[in-house]
Amino acid sequence: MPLVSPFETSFGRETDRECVLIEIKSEGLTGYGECVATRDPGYNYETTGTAIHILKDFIVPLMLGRDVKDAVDFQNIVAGIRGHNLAKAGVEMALWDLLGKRENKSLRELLGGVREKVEVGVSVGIQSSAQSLVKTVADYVSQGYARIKIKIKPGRDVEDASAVRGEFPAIRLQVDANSAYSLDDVHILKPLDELDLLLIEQPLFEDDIWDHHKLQKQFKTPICLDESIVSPRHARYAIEMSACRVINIKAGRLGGLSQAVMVHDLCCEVSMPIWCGGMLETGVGRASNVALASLPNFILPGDISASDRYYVRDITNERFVLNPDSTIDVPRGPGLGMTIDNDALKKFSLNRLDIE
Ligand code: OSB
Ligand code: MG
Repeated sequence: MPLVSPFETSFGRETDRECVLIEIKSEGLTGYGECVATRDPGYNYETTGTAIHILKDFIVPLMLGRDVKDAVDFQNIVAGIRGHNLAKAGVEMALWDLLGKRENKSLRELLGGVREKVEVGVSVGIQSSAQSLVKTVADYVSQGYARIKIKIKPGRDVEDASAVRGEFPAIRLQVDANSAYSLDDVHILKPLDELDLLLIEQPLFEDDIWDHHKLQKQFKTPICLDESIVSPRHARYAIEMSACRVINIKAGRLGGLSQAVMVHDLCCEVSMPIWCGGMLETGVGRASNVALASLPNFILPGDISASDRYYVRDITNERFVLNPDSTIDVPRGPGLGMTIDNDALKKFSLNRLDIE
C-alpha cells in the first residue's frame, strides 16, 4: 500500500507498506489480524517473507481443526516456536476479532479498556533538512496533533530536535533513534537532555538492555525502550535494571495483545508510564492499537494517527479521524469493529494463500 509520504527512519526509507493480513474462518465467523512485519528486516529480524513461512509451515498447522479457546490457549499452542512475535501477534489479533464477534463485545471490552477515546500523536520521519522538518511538524500541529515524535539518526539529531523545539517551545516532543547509537555516542546525544523532551526512544542496540541502564543514569530525560522489549520477561529485566523509565508497547513486537496486556499490568505495578507504539498499520492493526491504548496505564499519547496520515486508500471501510483534542475514538463494534473494503484489498494484494 502506497504511503501518503515516504517514512524515513535511522534504518531506512519506506515509500509503501507491505504486510500480511490474516483471515481466520471459524463457526461461520471471520476474524482479521494484521501481522506488522515489513518487507525488510530493518526494525527487527522479521519480514513479511519470514512471517509467511512461520505462519504457513508452523503456526497454522498447529491450529487447524483445533479448538483454540482464547489468547492464552493460543500462546500455549505456539509456545514451542521461538521468536517470530510479529507472526504470532497477527494470528492472536484475528482470534480476538473472532472472539469479539462471537461474544458481541468490542476488543476494548474484551481487553478491559477504560477509555472511549485515546490521546494520540504523530511520528514524523526524517526529512530532507531541519527546516523542512519544522514545516512538516507545523503542518501536523495545525491538523491538531498535540504530541510530536521525530525520528533521529547520527548527523540528524540535535539540530533537528532543537529546530522543532525552537519553533514549538511548549509542544509535547519526543525523539526515536531506532537503535542508531552506541554508548560511545553519549556526548552526541547529551544536548537532547536540555530540550525538555518527553522521552528518548531506543537510542541503543535493538537487543540491548544493560547499556540503556548505563545511559539512563546519565540522562534526566526518560529513556523509553521499544525494540529491546520483546516479552513480559524483558520488561521485567528493564524495570529491575532501571534501563528505562518508559516502555513503548507494541502488541506485534511482544507476540500478541495478551502479552501486551501483561506488560501493561507489570508497568502499572511499578508506576512506569507506557504508551502504544505503531508500525504504520492498516485500519485493521490500527483498530487493535486504539483498543489496546484504552487500557488504564497508557498514560502517554500513542503513535496512532488518523488514517489519512498514512494512506489515501485503506483496506478497511472505516477510517480513523483525529478529534480536535488530539484523540481518536475507540471502535465500538464487535471485535476490532472494522469491516474490510474487499475492492481495496484485491487492488493491493500481491499474493493470497488459502489453507483449508
Ligand atoms: O520505531 O516506533 C517505531 C514505524 C515503523 C517501525 C518502527 C516504528 C515506526 C513508527 C511509526 O514510529 C508509528 C506509526 O505507526 O505512526
Ligand atoms: Mg520506536
